[in-house]
Amino acid sequence: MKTKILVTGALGQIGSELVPALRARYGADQVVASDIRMMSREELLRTEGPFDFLDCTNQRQIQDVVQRNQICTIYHLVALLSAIGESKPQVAWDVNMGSLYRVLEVARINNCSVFVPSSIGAFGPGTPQDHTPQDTLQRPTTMYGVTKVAGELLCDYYHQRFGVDTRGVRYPGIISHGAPPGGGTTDYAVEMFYEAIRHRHYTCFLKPNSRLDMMYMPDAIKAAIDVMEAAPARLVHRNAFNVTGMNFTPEELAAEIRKHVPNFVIDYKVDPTRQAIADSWPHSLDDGAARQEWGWDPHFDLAAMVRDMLENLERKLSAQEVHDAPNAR
Ligand code: AKB
Repeated sequence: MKTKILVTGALGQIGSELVPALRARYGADQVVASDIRMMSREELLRTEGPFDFLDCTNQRQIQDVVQRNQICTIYHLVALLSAIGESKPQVAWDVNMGSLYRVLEVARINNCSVFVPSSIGAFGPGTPQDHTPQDTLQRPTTMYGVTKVAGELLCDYYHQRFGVDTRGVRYPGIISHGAPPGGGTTDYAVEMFYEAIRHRHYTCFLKPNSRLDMMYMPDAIKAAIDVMEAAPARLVHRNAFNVTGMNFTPEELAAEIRKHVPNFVIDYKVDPTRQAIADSWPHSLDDGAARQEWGWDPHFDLAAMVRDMLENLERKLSAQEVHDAPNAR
């Protein structure tokens, strides 16, 4: 992959883990993190490389950061997720499409490669739900999904029309113990871990049998790096490769957590908006194209993910308790 690298939305769920992974691989000074939010004191203490404030709906700001840092590759992670997108559809369009268009323009002018995450949200109720093919019907019914399909097409267009090296994957729900997700439909899976450890009880906003594709963060990071490092000659597709690590329902996840937290209890209070979104998404993706074209091979299944999540989250939450205790220094 061409360095230097710019990561937009770097303080979000994926960005906060992708930046350290890229820095470990290519060198701390080769990766510029950026976000529209300034870093907290803790984040500042943890960070090891350059950080820039960046509003990705402002093309001049993107151009300035890219030129000043001589950026060659952009990981563009800025996006409003599905549930928040339904509560603010106009903002979701402006942020998701406005930022992507401007990033692609800057990439075209400065000859940068671009990684753009799409999502299972790019599918809709008419899409085959089981073993969802790589190339299939995409008529999503959410604003998030509309921006994801439009984004996939725009990335294809910039590659075909201007030769910009655009690449991407369709992420399923991502589970992680670092920065929490916000505004998504699959967020229930992350919330369940926090509540299982803190209260031994979780009230889920999706029905017990809502099956969705999911992935553990280390695999999500691996996908983002591997697709950008793939030999271009092997790529038949470019943007929006189906990738998945596992699929499960809320009751299956609860049962797996209960193997480690035996008194964990789950109940359900369904949120109709998020349930409708989940019902319109695939149950399981066919990720054969990613496997064939760039060797996609996830490491974590449900059992391995739950074990690792609980271990890491317990450690994180007990460190926070010590830090927050009245006499902690
Ligand atoms: C969401 O739930 O909106 C996201 C996604 C699957 O894209 N996690």
